[in-house]
Amino acid sequence: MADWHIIGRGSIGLLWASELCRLNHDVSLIIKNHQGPPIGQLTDLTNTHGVQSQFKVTLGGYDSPAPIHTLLVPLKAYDILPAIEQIKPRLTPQTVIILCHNGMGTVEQVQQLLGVEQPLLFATTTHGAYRLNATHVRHTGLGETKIGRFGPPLKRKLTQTLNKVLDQILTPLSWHEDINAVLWQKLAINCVINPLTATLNVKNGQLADVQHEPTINSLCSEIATIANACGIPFVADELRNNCYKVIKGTANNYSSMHQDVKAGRTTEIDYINGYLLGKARQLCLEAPANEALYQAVKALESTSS
Ligand code: KPL
Repeated sequence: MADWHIIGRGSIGLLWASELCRLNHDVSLIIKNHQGPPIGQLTDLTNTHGVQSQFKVTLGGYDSPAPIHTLLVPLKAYDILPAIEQIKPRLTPQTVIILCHNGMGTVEQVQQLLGVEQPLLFATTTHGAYRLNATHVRHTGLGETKIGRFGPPLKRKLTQTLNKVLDQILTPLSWHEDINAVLWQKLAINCVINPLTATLNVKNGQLADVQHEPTINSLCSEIATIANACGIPFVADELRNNCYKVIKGTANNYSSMHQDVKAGRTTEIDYINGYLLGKARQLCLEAPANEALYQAVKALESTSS
């Protein structure tokens, strides 16, 4: 019986699966439209040195009867709630759920559906992965993983078991008491880089051009004001410096939102700038630069669909 279930077969999910299999865990991937009993599936991993290896997972549907102990949900933010609704009959009050995606707002949705007592973790990783096809993933870049909990404290034995596993995958991995603050840092950077690269149709590095500085400054000062009002300590100048660090560090990449727009997919804008704007509205704060970018991405989404 699988001790880890992963929803979908996106690049990050397959990368986690390969690491778990390396540690001899049984991993079951929950696949939409899977018909019939679970089946074994050999999957390839190409590591960051270009070395290829194979690992074996089980593919099953949402409605298989097996209960779920640990569930990783590495989906796009807007797919999280529908997936958890569908898998809910297989969850127990002890099932540990791990969310892993860009943006914020899904924790509230999941807790509304399952209650605040459900063990709930959030992981954010900068490891890069690219899916060559449904059964071949490439680990494109080493990074780091940060994890923390939103639900109640986990039982000591469960924490020890989980730590033993998590300490060996997508390393270095660090536990954070205040994962919410960590996610706000990532959200802030995504609020700047993702919609700008998507609307300007440029690589991350091109945002370093001096012409974009006034927009980046306005975005950062709005984000810092809203974050502070939410009780998250942010300094606009530090945020700006962090944004430029990421812009330079990922200069050759197209952001995930740029890729989504190009591929005609829904973007995560509602969980990135949309989340920020929701907070601003609750606090009666204005955020015109973020609002303009949000509307521009929505317009792009509607023309590409
Ligand atoms: O997380 C990213 C993304 O593309 O979603 C950034 C940090 C912008 C790197 O490209």
